[in-house]
Formats: sequence, structure tokens, C-alpha cells
Amino acid sequence: MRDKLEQIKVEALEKLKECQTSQMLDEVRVKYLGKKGELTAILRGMGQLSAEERPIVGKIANEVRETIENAIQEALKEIKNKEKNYRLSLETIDVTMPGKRNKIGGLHPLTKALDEIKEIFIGMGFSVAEGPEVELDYYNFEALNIPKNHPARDEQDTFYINQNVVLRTQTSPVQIRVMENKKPPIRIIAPGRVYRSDTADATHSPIFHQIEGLVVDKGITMASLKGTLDTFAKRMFGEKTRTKFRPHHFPFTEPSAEVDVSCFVCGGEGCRVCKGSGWIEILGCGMVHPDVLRAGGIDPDVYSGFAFGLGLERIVMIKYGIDDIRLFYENDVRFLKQF
Ligand code: 2U9
Repeated sequence: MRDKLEQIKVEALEKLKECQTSQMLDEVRVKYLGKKGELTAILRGMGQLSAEERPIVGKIANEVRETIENAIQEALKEIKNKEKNYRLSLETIDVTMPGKRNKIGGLHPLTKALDEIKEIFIGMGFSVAEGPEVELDYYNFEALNIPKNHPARDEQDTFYINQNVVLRTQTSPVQIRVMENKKPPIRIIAPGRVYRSDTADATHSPIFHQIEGLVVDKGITMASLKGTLDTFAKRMFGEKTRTKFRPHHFPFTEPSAEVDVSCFVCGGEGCRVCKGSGWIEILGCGMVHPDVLRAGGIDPDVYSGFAFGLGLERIVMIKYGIDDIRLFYENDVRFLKQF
């Protein structure tokens, strides 16, 4: 029986050496020390031993159990340590790896273009004026020589708040308000949102942006208008740009004109961008109608003025070859990040 105990001890210690995981250790423990284990079986059979042998064998058996138990504890510590080191090695972070870049926002193409246009006019001595988007019918239409039943009201389908209040269809009311409050010389641009009850399609949106300009002083002529807008066109589309003034009609200016710029893509030869004509229409303008000056409290016999208006979206679409106005309002970053 002593030999058997010695054999169990050697065998168990040998098996423990081979264990790689805590689970394998437990299997060894069950095999020798478990309820049905080999050592337990021997301890159970001790009843058959003589009274002299029993304490001796019992002592040896306990020593063997203790040795095996200690060895298991030792091995368990070692395995736990190995397992921990392995886990840590998996969690190691290489601090020299390049980091993930954060996406950085940018300015909207309309904001960028507006900033650029503002800079050009500020460079020519203009100030920036603003006014309400919910406007009196009087400032949006009446003061601009567009009385009730005037056909121009139909061209600009209007959102009415009530009989006297509208969402402004142009930024012109800002200029009437400035004329009411300030004596000439006046040299302002009025950029901002305007509203028209249009169904959205590739070239129409119920909300878009205009930039209008107004200059009022003594001795302002059509030549002042042409010089200012020609300078603007050259700064905006390139120094080689030429301008062409075509006669037109607006109720608030007389005479009135539409302005074309020579195509900045083909230089005037004719291409896809200018639809073969060599020219691109960019804005409308004219000498402020005497009745409009009067509505602003300015004497048309002393002062004269010019005004112009352009659609911001249209300018940006022309400049970057954008074929659908709705892209400006959908905030798709694949579109926005190109500017
Ligand atoms: C005052 C007097 C006159 C502003 C003007 C235009 C011509 C014009 C259009 C451009 C494209 C509107 O956005 S658009 O559809 N505008 O052609 N605007 S003259 O005339 C004024 C403004 C204020 C007191």
C-alpha cells in the first residue's frame, strides 16, 4: 500500500507538470483527490489494515494528499500568471500607431461664395445691410413700384402671412429701409434668404439667396453701374472676363439691364457651359426708378442711384458646374466636402 501511495504521488506530480490550463489541473485533482479519486479510494480501504499499520499508512496518505494539493496550488498560480500575461499581451496598445483622423467640418459652398462676394464689394467701399425676412407688403412690393395687380406679383409667387405681411420675395425691402433711415451717400449690399412659392426642381427652390446692391449719391450714372459690375465680374470670374449689358425691364429700375459675362470656361468661343453662346447671364440691374427713390425719402431731382440683384445659388452653380439647386440644401457630405 505504501508503494501504491508513492506511485500515486509520483504519477500525480508528473501529470501536474504537463498541465497547461487550470481546467487540466482540475482534472488531475479529481482523478487523485476527488470523491472517486485514487487516493480517496486508498483512504477508504484503510479499514482493512491492521491497527499498527493504519496510523503509519494514514500519515503517509495525508502527506501524499498534502504534497499533491500543494503542487496543484503552485501549478495553479503559475498557470494563472501565464494566462494573465497572455491576456495582457492581447491588450497591448502600440502607441506609435497612427491615430484615427477626426472629420473636420467646413464652410457651406453658399457661405464661401457669399463671403467672397461680400469681400469684393467691401473692397469697393460697400457696407453690408440686413433686414427682416417676414416683411410688410409695402416694403416688398408697393415701395418698389409694384402695386397690387401688377404682373410682376404673379412672376414672384408669394407666401402671404396675411394681407399686409409676406415672406420677402427679394432683399430689395432692406434697401428701402436703409434709404428711409440714412441720407446719401449710400453704398450697400443686402444679402439674404428670400422666399417664393415655387415647386422645387433642378433650378427652383422655395427658399434661395439673393445679393442685391444699392448706390445712391449725387451724380451716379449708368457708367458708375457698368464700372462697378464689370469690376465685380472680373474679380469673381477672372480678370479676362468681359461683360455685356442687355436692355431689360424691371418695375424698380429705369433703364434696366441684364448682365452677361463672357464664358469663363471657353473665354467666349462657345461651349457646353455657356450653351454655345459664349455668354452667361449672371444678374439684373438698372438706375433706381425716381418713384422708388421718392418712396425711400430721397429727392430724385438731387440724387440718382443704381441697383443690382443676383441669385447666389445661380452664381455658385455656374462657377462649379452644379446642375441641381437642391444639392445645396440636402447637406450630403459627399457633395459638401468638394468645396
Ligand atoms: C431698390 C431699388 C432697386 C434690385 C434689382 C434685379 C435688378 C434683378 C434678380 C436677380 C436674380 C432677382 O434672384 S433673382 O431672381 N434681380 O435682376 N434686382 S435690379 O433693384 C432694386 C433694389 C432695391 C431700392
